[in-house]
Amino acid sequence: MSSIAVVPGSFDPVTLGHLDVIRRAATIFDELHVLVVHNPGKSAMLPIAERVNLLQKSIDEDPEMPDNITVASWSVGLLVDYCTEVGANVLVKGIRSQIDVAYETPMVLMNRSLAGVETIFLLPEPSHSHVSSSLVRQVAALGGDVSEYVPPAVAQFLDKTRPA
Ligand code: COD
Repeated sequence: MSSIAVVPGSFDPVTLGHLDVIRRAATIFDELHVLVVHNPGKSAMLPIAERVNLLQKSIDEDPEMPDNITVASWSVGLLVDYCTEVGANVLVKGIRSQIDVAYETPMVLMNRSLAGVETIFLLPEPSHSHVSSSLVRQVAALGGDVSEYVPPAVAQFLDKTRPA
């Protein structure tokens, strides 16, 4: 039986921290689904279709990325419903600090209770641990250079859409 896992996130936009976690997860599981999910607790910068597009492009352009990755989005129900639909029984979350652990822990227990889906935590390279989509959005909006924190496709997109 093949092992199938899901890496969910807002990916608004995808950062090098996200890609680090995705690359590590893809080497552990036979099949990896990277899933863009709307987080009602956050106000979004990019439409979901653009986030999917930038994720797919960033994965395709990364020479170290394994080729067992599917990018998709999910907006019609629980995250665990998507897991059931694709036969995944593991979620993978990236952890930067104790704050992430505290935020994720109730969801880990709820997803296990709802559908028996387990969650594993992966730590990124320390050089990515201060990177978040929200800080990238803020730095970009204030005219800063974000190319150190995001894949080239995202840096180009943010540059192109920057107000003159
Ligand atoms: N390094 C490593 N990991 C990182 C980094 C980084 N630099 N940046 C972010 N991450 C991790 C985050 O900790 C998270 O695990 C993941 O990457 C995604 O991060 P974001 O910011 O893109 O996405 P979030 O935090 O807004 O998460 C959105 C989810 C949809 C994943 C979340 O809201 C969720 O799991 N929702 C479940 C919906 C549901 O079914 N609820 C009911 C039962 S719980």
